[in-house]
Amino acid sequence: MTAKTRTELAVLGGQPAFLEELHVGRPNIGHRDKLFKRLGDLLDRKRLTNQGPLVEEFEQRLAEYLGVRHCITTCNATVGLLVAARAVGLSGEVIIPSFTFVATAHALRWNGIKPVFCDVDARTHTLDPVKVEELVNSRTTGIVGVHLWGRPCAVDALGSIARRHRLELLFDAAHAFGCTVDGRMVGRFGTAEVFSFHATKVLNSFEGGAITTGDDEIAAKIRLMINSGFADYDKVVSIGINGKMSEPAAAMGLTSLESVDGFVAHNKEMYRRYHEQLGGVAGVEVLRVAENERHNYHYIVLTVGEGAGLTRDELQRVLWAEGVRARRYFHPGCHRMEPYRAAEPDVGRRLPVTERLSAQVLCLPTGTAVNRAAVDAVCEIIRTALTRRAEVRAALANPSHALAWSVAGRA
Ligand code: T4K
Repeated sequence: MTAKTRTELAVLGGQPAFLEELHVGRPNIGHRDKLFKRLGDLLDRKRLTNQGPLVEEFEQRLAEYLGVRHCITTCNATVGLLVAARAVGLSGEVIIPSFTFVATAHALRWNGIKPVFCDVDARTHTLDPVKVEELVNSRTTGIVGVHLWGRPCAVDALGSIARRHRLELLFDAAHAFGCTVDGRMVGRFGTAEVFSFHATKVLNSFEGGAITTGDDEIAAKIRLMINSGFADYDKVVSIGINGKMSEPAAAMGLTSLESVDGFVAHNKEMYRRYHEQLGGVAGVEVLRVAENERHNYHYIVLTVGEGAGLTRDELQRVLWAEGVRARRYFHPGCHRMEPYRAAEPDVGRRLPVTERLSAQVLCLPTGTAVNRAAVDAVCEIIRTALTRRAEVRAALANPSHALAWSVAGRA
């Protein structure tokens, strides 16, 4: 991950700054010895899954950390969302942002629910409550807010809309482990919230997730649902799915939880460094979080505005050529992905902020795999590319080199 001493931008003929690629989403590992001990113990116990002791312990520790009444772990957040939506009785139409990972929409659609895409607030990147209320109709049964980048939604405004219109309110908290709103920990809002513990998240269990709720009845329903509807050894009482977390995943989750405050402290340092380094650069802005709240600083979100001189996509190509795998989350917005695009090709007209952000946002590498020197090198690449934008643009337009610097695959 160490950057070489630079002579020239790679797109202008220099060598890439990073020989070992720098990624957004490199896992935070935590204490290997503790993980290996847990894995060894679970192998000795021969209890590998189905609500084993490590899952029990992980759920209890998470509930304490978040200050929630019920915490039910799942195999991932997508299945968590799928199950939570069904458990609270969502049907018909549900209002969600389009500016999110597509799993938020898929989880509804998988349940036969129509996701109704709503625009987000330009400042917070989360659901705009005024626009949410405009979309409520007789078919609407709920709202799923997404705490994007760990920045909590306008939870109180969405709560009062939900109460006024008798709607269910869920939150996709995939990014928001350890974040607060007015000192209140995410996990306690709406009827239920769903976290992701995917390998790329601040707290990880390889793959995994958790549903939190304060409602005893909903919690009991969810427990049945994720266990294929089994109420006892051979008694099935409802429709279900296999949404359980395994013991190795819980072993990783517990180990990660023991180190999560350290991961967050490291992320915060990288976040501050990015701000220092890019603060005065015209046309680009690193998204700020409220520093009086707890935050996990898990995503470094750069907006490349019109005044930058290069587009977001051009800047991404510059960075990829340097070995910096910056990501266009969440381009192009769910409404431009299938099956949603075909169902409603013109819906983008009512999503101007989403359309703009989808074209301007670039996530930069952070996490424990990234150090201050790497951040400085990434920022230097950005500053140099923007200063020398005319040469960079000409080089990127050169068809003989375009392939070498293309952003391959699913960027
Ligand atoms: N809601 C929201 C708002 C979400 O963002 C997500 C997931 C969900 C719901 C659903 O949660 P889960 O069902 O996944 O629990 C990644 C993650 O797979 C996904 O969990 C996450 N959001 C999304 C934002 O990011 P991709 O398609 O970007 O993954 P991928 O494989 O390209 O990985 C990203 C980078 O991380 C790579 O460049 C390399 C690095 N990486 C990744 C993995 C898996 C590693 O270094 N090591 C690894 O093991 O979706």
